Amino acid sequence: MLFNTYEPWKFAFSQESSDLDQVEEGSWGIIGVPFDSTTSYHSGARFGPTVVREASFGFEKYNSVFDTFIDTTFYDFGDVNVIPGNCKKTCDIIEDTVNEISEFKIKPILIGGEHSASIGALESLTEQYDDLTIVHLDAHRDLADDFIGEKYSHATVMRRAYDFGLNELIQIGIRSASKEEEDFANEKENITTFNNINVFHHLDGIEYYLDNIKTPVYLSIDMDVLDPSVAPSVGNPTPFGLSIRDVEIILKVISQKNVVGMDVVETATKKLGELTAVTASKLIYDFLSLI
Ligand SMILES: [Mn+2]
Repeated sequence: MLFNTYEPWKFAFSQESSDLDQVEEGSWGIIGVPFDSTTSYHSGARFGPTVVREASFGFEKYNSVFDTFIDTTFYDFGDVNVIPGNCKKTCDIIEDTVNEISEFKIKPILIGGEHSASIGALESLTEQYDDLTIVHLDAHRDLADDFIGEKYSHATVMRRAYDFGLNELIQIGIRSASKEEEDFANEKENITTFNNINVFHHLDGIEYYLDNIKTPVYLSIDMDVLDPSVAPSVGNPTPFGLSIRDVEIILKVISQKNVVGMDVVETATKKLGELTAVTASKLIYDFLSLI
């Protein structure tokens, strides 16, 4: 072999072939969603899938933090064909894509892209599992019924998911919400909130709560759950956020549950090697090392 090559358009350590006829049932599939058309502040999440994948080549096969190897079988199916400017149609395409890989018993890992990417995945998975629990790490509740008149938006993600029907929505790291969103969350018995202060002071209790989840889980990580000092390149940076340590501790607990899908969204940078992209990539790498 004359050349040492690597494929930065595929997540490091993913299987060489992603031919659906030959995939291993029960494994994982990465799907990029290069879409940011409803972004209201800092744009650029459309570049997230590229920069997050590229950053994955900085990690070792051996994960020394957890003394484990990234040896689970997973594929990188590339990016979905998004429709710039049309969030609903893009969500439908994502739903179809998740339906398709689900037929082969592949569980999705979405790389965003703005948070609306989760809507399509959750429409598919709430259809497949009638007792899905969503663990949602975010500075924001994303529970608005519409955002400036739009039902499909990065700001309405968890409201759409709630409407699809779910067992429980657990929101962690929350530190920004409208009064309407706050009231909606408080009046629903199956919405549980651990805000940023709860994480700072009672992380042990949150670990215990998460460890008691008995149903299938979808994990959604909006990178803005982290403090902007460690993850500045997101759509809506929100100060007084979580540390990477906080998120890693939560990730470790969730990885031992029956996770049926996950996403890491809102990485908005064009810059290779940028901190937010590297951290987003590390969270996916750690998750795949832990399961
Ligand atoms: Mn957010």
